[in-house]
Amino acid sequence: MKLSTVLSGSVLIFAPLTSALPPRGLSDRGSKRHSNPSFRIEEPDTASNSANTTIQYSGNWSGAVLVSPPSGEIFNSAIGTFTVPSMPPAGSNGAAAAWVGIDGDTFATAILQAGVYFSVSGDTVQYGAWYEWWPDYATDIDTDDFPVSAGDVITVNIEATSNSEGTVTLINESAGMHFAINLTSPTKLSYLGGQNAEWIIEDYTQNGGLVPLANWGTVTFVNASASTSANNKLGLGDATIFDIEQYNDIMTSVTIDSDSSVSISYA
Ligand SMILES: *[C@@H]1O[C@H](CO)[C@@H](O)[C@H](O)[C@H]1NC(C)=O
Ligand SMILES: *[C@@H]1O[C@H](CO)[C@@H](O)[C@H](O)[C@H]1NC(C)=O
Ligand SMILES: *[C@@H]1O[C@H](CO)[C@@H](O)[C@H](O)[C@H]1NC(C)=O
Ligand SMILES: *[C@@H]1O[C@H](CO)[C@@H](O)[C@H](O)[C@H]1NC(C)=O
Ligand SMILES: CC(=O)N[C@H]1CO[C@H](CO)[C@@H](O)[C@@H]1O
Repeated sequence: MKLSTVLSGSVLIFAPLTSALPPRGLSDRGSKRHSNPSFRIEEPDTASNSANTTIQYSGNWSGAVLVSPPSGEIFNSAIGTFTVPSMPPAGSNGAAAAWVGIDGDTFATAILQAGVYFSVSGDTVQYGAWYEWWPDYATDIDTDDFPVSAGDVITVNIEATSNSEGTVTLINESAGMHFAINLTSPTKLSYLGGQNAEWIIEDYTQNGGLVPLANWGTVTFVNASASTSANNKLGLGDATIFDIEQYNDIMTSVTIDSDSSVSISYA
């Protein structure tokens, strides 16, 4: 069944909450999971941490964001490696997704991104790899092509070859398996600006609503960097930290460990 059919009722009912859902007509592949732009809330906070890192609160994103490339350049790739976390014991209920991407924060007409989601519902724990060119839905990668389980070390490489074309590659460092696909922007308006590069754990949307956030413990992106049109390779030194804040509760704790590493903890 087409997602647009399934959702047509709830889109009307929840219209104020689902403004970030893709326009009808975009694909409904995958399991109807959907990532969103950063949804910044409140002013960034530069005062309360000794490292002078800017902390930005967001409804959905936690992690590190390079908010702008050097003057006259654009980001054309972002890469990072993380270990898929073990999920909490069955019986809890929640989910989150770890991904690397380009755009979607200050530049929000598109996000080119890929990663892994993890979810727990009753006795079922699920992991899966996906890619997405927002505002399209996430597309699941067939588990036969790229199985995912806790403890896998996965590298995600996002490359934009133009503002409307890109390649996402996921590599299983444990097994040397890899998956790559070329993508094009799903609509004429969803072009990339190359203005943001990010390493994120997200509270994503499924069937039009935010999933309850799972306790993923800590996920650390290592070997994280972004490259620009002038072949500059940038680390996380100047990244802005994003923490998820919902109902005045700060749900994450993020530290930039080094120029190539960010740790994101469920708090
Ligand atoms: C933070 O910024 C202030 C003002 O620019 C500077 O004096 C201080 O040394 C910086 N602290 C660190 C830890 O970088
Ligand atoms: C990665 O490799 C490990 C070890 O061989 C394997 O168990 C796992 O299923 C692989 N995952 C992916 C995503 O290929
Ligand atoms: C992506 O496109 C390039 C250029 O056409 C091609 O060389 C490459 O094999 C394609 N990659 C995939 C994964 O299809
Ligand atoms: C990070 O990069 C270094 C140097 O290329 C490599 O030796 C190391 O295995 C990488 N770490 C992971 C977790 O992939
Ligand atoms: C809780 C929360 O802030 N959720 C936001 C997630 O992102 C979408 C799209 O940016 C917002 O519409 C939600 O309000």
